[in-house]
Amino acid sequence: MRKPFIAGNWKLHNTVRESLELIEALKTSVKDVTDREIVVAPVFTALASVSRALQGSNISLAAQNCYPAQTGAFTGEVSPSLLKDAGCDYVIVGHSERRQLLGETDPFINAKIRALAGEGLGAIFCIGETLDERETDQTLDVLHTQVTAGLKEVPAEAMARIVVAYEPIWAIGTGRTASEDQAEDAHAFIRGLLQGLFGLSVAQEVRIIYGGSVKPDNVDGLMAQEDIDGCLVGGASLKAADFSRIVQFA
Ligand code: G2H
Repeated sequence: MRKPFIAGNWKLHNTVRESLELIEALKTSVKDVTDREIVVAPVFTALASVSRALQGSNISLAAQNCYPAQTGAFTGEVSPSLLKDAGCDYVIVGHSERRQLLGETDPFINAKIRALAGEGLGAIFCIGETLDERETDQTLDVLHTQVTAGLKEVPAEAMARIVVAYEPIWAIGTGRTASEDQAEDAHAFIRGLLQGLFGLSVAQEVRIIYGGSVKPDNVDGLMAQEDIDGCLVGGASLKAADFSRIVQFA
């Protein structure tokens, strides 16, 4: 049984004060939830404060990015070990916004995942196709490339801490969600790829979550699919009421 994994990606939103207000509201509304893993990913500048606010709660902390080196002359970058020191359990890696806006490549993303694995940190590893790639029937090829390149030489033991997030780019922040069937087909395909890389038992244990305009009114149908083990939530994670409803999907 895979424990559902629901993560809020706050992206570039919320001051420290706003982050703490959101966390306090969230802590109250999800305090009785024990059968699912709940994660929030604030901006870097709010991580330490949010980490303190989360002490003793059932919510874990993620960062939105890292650099694949633990220390050195890398101006402006933050390492997995420093994120661990700040209280993070996970780091989001390979989000399409970084792939598209900052030119992040599969090998660079792979280096980050291996650096996180080396530090014992979890990764929320994002993959997904563009609208053009879907319309020209390249979705499965794109997912194959992203999964095999992103997880290259990642030890099988590290997969227990890696969550794969399928985020079709055409569904991100657009209000257009993949249908339940479209999402399930992609998730089942990704699980098959994981089986080819790491074997059946690892593939059955890895959480594969869906991202792209997840809202309180579409989460139940998505979560009812066999291979959808959770959600990566952007816009709707910024309101405590919406995110807590998503966490408590039926
Ligand atoms: C996809 C998602 C969270 P949104 O980026 O990663 O954002 O829910 O706003 O589409």
